[in-house]
Amino acid sequence: MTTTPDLTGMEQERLRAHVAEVLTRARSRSTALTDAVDDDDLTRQHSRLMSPLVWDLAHIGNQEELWLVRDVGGRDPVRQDIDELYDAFKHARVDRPALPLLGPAEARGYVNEVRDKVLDVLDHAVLEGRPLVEGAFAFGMIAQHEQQHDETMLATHQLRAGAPVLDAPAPPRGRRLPAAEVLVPAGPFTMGTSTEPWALDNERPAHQVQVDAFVIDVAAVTNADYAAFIDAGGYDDPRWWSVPGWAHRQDTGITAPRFWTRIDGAWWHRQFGVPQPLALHQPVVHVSFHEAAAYAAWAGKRLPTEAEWEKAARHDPATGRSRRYPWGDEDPGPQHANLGQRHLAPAEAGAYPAGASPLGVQQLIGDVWEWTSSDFHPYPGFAPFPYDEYSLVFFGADYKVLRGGSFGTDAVACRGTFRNWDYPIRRQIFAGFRCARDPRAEELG
Ligand code: AVJ
Ligand code: FE
Repeated sequence: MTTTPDLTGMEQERLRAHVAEVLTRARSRSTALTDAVDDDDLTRQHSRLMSPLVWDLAHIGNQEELWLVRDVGGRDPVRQDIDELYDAFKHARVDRPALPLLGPAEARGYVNEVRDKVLDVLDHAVLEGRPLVEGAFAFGMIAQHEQQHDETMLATHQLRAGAPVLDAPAPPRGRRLPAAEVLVPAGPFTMGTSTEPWALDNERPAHQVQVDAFVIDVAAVTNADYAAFIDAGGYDDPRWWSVPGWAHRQDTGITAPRFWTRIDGAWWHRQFGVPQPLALHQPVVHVSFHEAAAYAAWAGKRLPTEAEWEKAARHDPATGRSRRYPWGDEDPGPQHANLGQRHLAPAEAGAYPAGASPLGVQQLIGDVWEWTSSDFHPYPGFAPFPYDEYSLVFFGADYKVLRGGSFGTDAVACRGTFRNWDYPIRRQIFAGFRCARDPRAEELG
C-alpha cells in the first residue's frame, strides 16, 4: 500500500463525503436491479452461470459486514450465522438456489441494517494509520465490490427470460473515426499503479514494461464487422481458431455471439429482453475469448496483449507518464465514456471522441470489456491485499484478462489499471474486443 501524508481534518471530511457518495450510488443501483423484478424472479436461477439475484444482494451485505462493520469498525457481527451461505468459495453458483438463503424481504432488511452501521463506522473511523483504512481503502474496496456484483446482476438481467423490466436512454451516436488504426512506437511505459488509492491488489505495483511497436484499432470490432466474419464462414473454418477454441466451437455448436438470432436472413440481437435489429455500429458483445481470437485471425490481426492495451490506454508520449485514464487524470464524466449503466448498450464506434488517448485510440474505457491475449498473472512484486481470494487464487493460465470496463461498470470499479478476468469460453459478461497487429516494416520507417 502507499502511504498518504497525514490528512487534515478537512481532507478527512472530504474523503468521508466521497465514500458516502460512492456507497450510496452503489446501493441505488443494487436496489434498482433487485426492485425491478418480483420475488419469484429474485429467488430463481436465470442461468446456471449466475447466482439468484437475492444471493448477490445478501452477499453484498455480508462482504460489507465482514470488512467494514467487523474489521474496520470492530463492532459485533450482525449475522455471523449466514457467513457460510454467502461465502463464494463454499458454494458454486449452480448450487446457490438450493441453499437456505435469506428471502427477498430478509435480504433487504439485512443489507439496510449493515449499511446503517457502516455509515456510523464511517463517521468515527480514522482514515489513516493502518493499510486497510489508509485513504479509506476498505470503503473503496467495498463500494467496488458492490458495483462488481451490480454488473453481475445486470448480466443476470440480460440472461433472464420474460417481459423487459429495465429501461435507459439510448447511448450517444457514433461519429466518423479519424483513422482505423494507430501505431504505438516501441518503448518502455509504466504499467500498474502504486499510487491510485483504491486500486486493488492485482493492479499493483507500478512497474516498467518494455513494449515493442504495435498497431491497435481505434475502435472495438463492431457488430457489422463481426457479421462479415460469420458470413465469410468464420465459424466453420478451423484455420482461424486455436485448438481449444475449435474444440469449444465444435462441442457447443456456436455459430454466432450469444443473444443473436437470424430471422429471414437478417440478424437480430436481444438486449435486456428487447429484440432489436442488429445495431451495426455498436461493438460486438457477448463473445468468448475464443470467438474474439478467431475473428482477429480471420482479419489478419490478433488480440492485444494486456501490456499493449494498457500502454495504448495510459502512456502519454509527450511526458512519458502513465495517465489514470486515456483522456488524462480526471475522473470519468459522461463526456468521456459509457460507464455506470446510464445506457443499457455499448455506444457506437466514435461516440466518445473526448475520451480518446493521446495517440487517438477511442473508447478504451466503457462500452464493452475487451479481451486481451494475456493470461491472468500477478505483476512483479505482487502482494495479496487484503485477502487471497480476490486475486491470488485466480492467477494462472485458466483465465484471460479483460480490460476497460463496460456500459455496466461503474466508474469506481474502472480505471486504466483495472484488471478483470474470466474463462476463455465465457459469453455472459459484457465482453467484446479490439484488434492489434505487428507493424509492417514500412510503418516503422
Ligand atoms: C473481478 C469480476 C472477476 O465477479 O468474480 C466479486 C469480482 N470478486 N466478488 C467476480 C468479485 C469477489 C470478480 N471479478
Ligand atoms: Fe463477491
